Amino acid sequence: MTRKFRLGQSREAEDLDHREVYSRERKSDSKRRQQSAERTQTDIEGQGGGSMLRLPDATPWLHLPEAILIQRHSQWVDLELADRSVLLATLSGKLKGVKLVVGDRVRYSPVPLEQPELVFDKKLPQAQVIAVSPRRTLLKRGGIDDREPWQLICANADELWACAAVVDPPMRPGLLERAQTLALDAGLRFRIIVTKRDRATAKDTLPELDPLREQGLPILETSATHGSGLDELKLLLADRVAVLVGHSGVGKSTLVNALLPGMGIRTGDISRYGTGRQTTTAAKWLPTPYGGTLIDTPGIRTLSVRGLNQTLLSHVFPEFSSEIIEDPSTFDPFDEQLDLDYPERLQSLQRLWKEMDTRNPNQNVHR
Ligand SMILES: Nc1nc2c(ncn2[C@@H]2O[C@H](COP(=O)(O)OP(=O)(O)OP(=O)(O)O)[C@@H](O)[C@H]2O)c(=O)[nH]1
Ligand SMILES: [Mg+2]
Repeated sequence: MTRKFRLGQSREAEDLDHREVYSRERKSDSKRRQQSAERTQTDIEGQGGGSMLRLPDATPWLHLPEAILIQRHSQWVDLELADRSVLLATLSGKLKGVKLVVGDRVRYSPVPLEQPELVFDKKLPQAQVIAVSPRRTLLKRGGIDDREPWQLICANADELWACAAVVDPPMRPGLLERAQTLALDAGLRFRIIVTKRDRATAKDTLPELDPLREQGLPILETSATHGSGLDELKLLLADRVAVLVGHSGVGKSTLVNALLPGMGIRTGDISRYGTGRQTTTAAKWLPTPYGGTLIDTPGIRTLSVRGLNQTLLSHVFPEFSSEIIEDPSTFDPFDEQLDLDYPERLQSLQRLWKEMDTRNPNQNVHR
């Protein structure tokens, strides 16, 4: 996008006194932000945010066999071994307080060491998870309050595929911006997968995605019903772990079934829209015949960016200058001087920026 404005232009026309006040305000604002950032960091550490992500040292357990955690249940986890067999496993007391997540590589003991009398789903646990290997990547979103600062989505993925349907549910670019932010935070490559392309005419160019196209983001249009776009996805799946993220009903599981025939994952029906209930209820690690792995996840209402680093936003909104990124709240998206092609992008930036800085007022975390 060509920049049609100079930052601060409108203020330059004003008198010197005003500019000095303005500059003082900006300085104190910036100090306040810095203090707030430092506080945020200390708080998150202090409130267990850091410790929640920290894993106990796994090196004493390297002699144990390794497996991948492919699904979490309320009281146990499913592990997949190298030969693709699946074991039901409980967690050792050594992992108390550790949040395990789909995609974790774990060390397990084949013989249950504790509580062998437990029976889950009419099955006896065959193993116990003793340790978790360091994670290559960790995809997380902001939690609801400081007691649970993060919600973990999956570990050890390479790419986030943000799924957005043409219709049912309607396409929301805001969710894609949030997903891109989480991908950046986790160090995952980001890709937009448009689903249900058959539900719009070929003439419909999906203009909602124009601002994202202009950022050069990879966008792939697919239809699980017509089979279009699937070959490209299969090629991508040759060498990577991709996690599907999106609203409930966009067709994530239908896409999985189209890519992996025979998998038989449950998919929803039209009557479910608006009920607020997902068809998929737990994330699942699904190795593919193409070499890589897909992770299907339950539909989300939104992706909170609370507590994430505001500097990520310069990559999500590269069209804005560093001055806007540093404190977007002082700019008016509809200011004619800014002459923005997509004022709604500045509104999005303002929302995410503010949310990243949000603390829970009831938690008394500001010391
Ligand atoms: N026309 C059309 N319908 C589709 C397509 N993909 C999925 N659907 C329909 O969309 C509905 C929801 O699909 P799901 O795969 O269950 O959606 P999901 O994203 O997995 O939903 P959650 O598990 O709740 O997160 C089903 O009725 C599918 O038949 C598509 O490419 N074209
Ligand atoms: Mg699903």
